[in-house]
Amino acid sequence: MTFKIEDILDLEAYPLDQPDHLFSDELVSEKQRNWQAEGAFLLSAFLRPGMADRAAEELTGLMNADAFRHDERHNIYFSDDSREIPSALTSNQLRTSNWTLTCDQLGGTIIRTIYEWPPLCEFIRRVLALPSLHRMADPMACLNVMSYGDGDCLDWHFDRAEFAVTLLLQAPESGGQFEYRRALRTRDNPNYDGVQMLLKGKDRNIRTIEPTAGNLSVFAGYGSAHRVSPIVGSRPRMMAVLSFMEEPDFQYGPEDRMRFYGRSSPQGSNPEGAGTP
Ligand SMILES: O=C(O)CCC(=O)C(=O)O
Ligand SMILES: [Fe+2]
Repeated sequence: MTFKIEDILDLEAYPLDQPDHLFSDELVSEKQRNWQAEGAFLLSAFLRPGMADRAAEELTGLMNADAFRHDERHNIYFSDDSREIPSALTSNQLRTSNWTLTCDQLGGTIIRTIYEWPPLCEFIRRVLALPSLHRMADPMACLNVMSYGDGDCLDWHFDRAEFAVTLLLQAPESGGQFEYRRALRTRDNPNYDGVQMLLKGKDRNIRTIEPTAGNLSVFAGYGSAHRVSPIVGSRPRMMAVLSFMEEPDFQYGPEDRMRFYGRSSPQGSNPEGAGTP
């Protein structure tokens, strides 16, 4: 069954399709205040009731058939490049595991319909006051859905992109909270001492967001360290990560694709030199 965007999103509460609506300006200003104060903003109950369940249901079969098992020890930078980083921070002491689907595997799904709806990108651009914003050009990385089962987690890390947009489709029975430490580094100041304090458990400025299905959140993932606590129980935590970039043509390299997705090219394509069957 295909759903129209107005059946999926609560466009009465969030009239993203009507930028001239009086309420739209108010909504943008309110989210801008949250963004400035907290390095994050939230659209709670962005999906209409029942729609997160529908979206999760159609992903469950795909997860079982096609998802990549991402399970690795890593450092907070998800990087093996130790040229500039102090050695205490490059040792792979953190652990992440989940099942991952990429955009090329998500044709015809509710989550892909949401991601490709132009007013969402335009709304985020307005809140963040950016001159331009695009869906990420990478055909795999632009939209990911991660399923975290009992004991799975995503450990402390920084993102490569300036900010991340997430939409929770299914909450676990317990655990799976999103924790973040706002503004721990900038492009000019890596703040290695601060990062070490965080990893030693000595940072008191960590905020926690409880997982609620249907909520969309935007957070400053480059500067804010963040993690997802271990999931408890048999219902997986299912989270979509929607990537928007200021650069129109940003693509992951083959090493990152192998690391996060286990393939170096999209499903169904067979470019020369790529290792995908
Ligand atoms: O699952 C989440 O809440 C955050 C996801 C995340 O940080 C990431 O995929 O980089
Ligand atoms: Fe992240």
